[in-house]
Amino acid sequence: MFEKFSLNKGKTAMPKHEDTKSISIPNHVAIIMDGNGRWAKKRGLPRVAGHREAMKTIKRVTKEADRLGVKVLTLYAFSTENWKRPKAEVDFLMKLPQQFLNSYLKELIEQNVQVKAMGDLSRLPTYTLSAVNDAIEKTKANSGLILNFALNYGSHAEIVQAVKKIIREAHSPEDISEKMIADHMISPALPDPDLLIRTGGEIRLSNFMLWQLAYTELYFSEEYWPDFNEQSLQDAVRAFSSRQRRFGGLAEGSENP
Ligand code: V07
Repeated sequence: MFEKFSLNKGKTAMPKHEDTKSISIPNHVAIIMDGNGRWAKKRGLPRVAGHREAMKTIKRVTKEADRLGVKVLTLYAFSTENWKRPKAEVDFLMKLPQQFLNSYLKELIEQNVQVKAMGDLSRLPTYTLSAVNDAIEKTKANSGLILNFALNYGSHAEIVQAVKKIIREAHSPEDISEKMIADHMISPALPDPDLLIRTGGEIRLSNFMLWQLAYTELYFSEEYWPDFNEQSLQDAVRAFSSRQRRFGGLAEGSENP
């Protein structure tokens, strides 16, 4: 980790159900799941093996996020820039939603998870889109954790789309407000992320939810996404919580945005 703010530094780890008792839990966690290719390379495996392993991590982290009380988990699965990768890799990636859902949809339904997707879904292959739509449809009545996949998502594209929509509705310049822009984004119904996690050691946002991350706590982990586990998520949530305690409300620092 680049940053580690453990609340029980120097003490022994607390038991599992005690460990997160008195910390504040982010409602919406967004994750840039980076490092899958490097995870594979380190093991002498093809990049796609890293992507496959990444899906197991999604399953683990979804379960742990739910257990901690997170309400929305947004995962950056495919960016608008990812089309530039070699065709074979793109083809492989486009099969992952279907594979993921074949393996896990049943369990997600049992866990009361609601699947959602955001991005320009119209450019996805039919088989990808129908797998995703099927999962959205089959989980839409669920009331538990929202598992929101960013698929063919890019923040600049999202803003362009919002501006087009606003102009199509022929608003006059005086009518434009922050709320109007927010309302024309792809997922206006979701609250903004409270915590953004990026794994894999890079420290940038890579065109992910730029508008929505304006006030979000950012957390960067050196771990490759396939290595990220329950403990890693807890570490991130703990870091979030300790920052809330130090800077929340009227505590020091809060007046200097
Ligand atoms: C993808 C695995 C995670 C790491 C990042 C890139 C590779 C899960 C999905 C998915 C998407 C929609 C959905 C269900 C599952 C996925 C893509 C890539 C394109 F409804 N993982 N994953 N989609 N990777």
